[in-house]
Amino acid sequence: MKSRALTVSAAQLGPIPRSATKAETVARLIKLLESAASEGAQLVVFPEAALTPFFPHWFVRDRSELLTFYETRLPGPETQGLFDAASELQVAFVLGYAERTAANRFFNTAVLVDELGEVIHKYRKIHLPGFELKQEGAPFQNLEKRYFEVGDLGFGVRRWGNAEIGLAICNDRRWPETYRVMALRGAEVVCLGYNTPALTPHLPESDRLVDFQNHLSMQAGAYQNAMWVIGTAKAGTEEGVCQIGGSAIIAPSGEIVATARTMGDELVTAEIDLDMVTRYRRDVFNFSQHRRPEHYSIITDPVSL
Ligand code: CDT
Repeated sequence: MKSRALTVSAAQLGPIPRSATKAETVARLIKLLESAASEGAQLVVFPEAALTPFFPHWFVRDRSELLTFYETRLPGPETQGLFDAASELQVAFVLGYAERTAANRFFNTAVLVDELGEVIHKYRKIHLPGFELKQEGAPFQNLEKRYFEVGDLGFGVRRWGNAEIGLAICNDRRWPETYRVMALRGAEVVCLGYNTPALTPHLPESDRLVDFQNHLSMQAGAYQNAMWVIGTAKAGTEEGVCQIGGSAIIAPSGEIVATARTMGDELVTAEIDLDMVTRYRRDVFNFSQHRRPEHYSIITDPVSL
């Protein structure tokens, strides 16, 4: 038995068809939660926008249709079953979803729900990729800037059990600040879900690198900040848009300790050692001993010295 061991699962989802009801999708999530519990998982991470297809890939003209993709409360009537399953199985989970607030604000959100089925932490996506306006001629859209506001909750960290947990969402994983801000706040595990198209229409030269850059971002974030990263994909071809898989559990060493093999619903489970964070932060990533932020922005003309 490792010191401070935690068993975690990335619960990768295959595509969610536009025709699927939320009840059908929630049933898929519950099935994954049950399988994870049977494998001993204590924490299960679902993808970004796990209750719906990734609708920012479409220009949705009809506002009443658009509003069906957002949750006005969590748990709500369609999601209560997932929360009940978590408390019955005594498993915590991270869920990404589209949030509509009482004040009619819209966010790309993730919550941490504990093993009693209580929401104990919330994060709203800060790095929204894509566009506000419809891209004429594009093979698919990325309209996150149209459908969501920039998150207003910062990168918080929440203690759960004996672990410090941070949340991020998809494009956040490409930005070093995401991990660093949470590491400075003590995060030991960053949980994130993603919906990443295999093709980037505005940067086709990166298409052959999409899987590499996915893992590169998360592995660099994990290593440079001495933390565990659990990254969960919504994979496969969803309404004509092919999305990558590659869900992974990544150690503070930067190594992938478990990864998905399929492009469908699949659990990726590993026992992780939280004290590995402590060991790396005592040594090579001892922030207080080795970081020198006060020196990073000194403006001196070196030629004048
Ligand atoms: N959902 C999301 O954030 N997707 C973006 C697509 C950007 S394409 C480089 C992502 O970072 O995966």
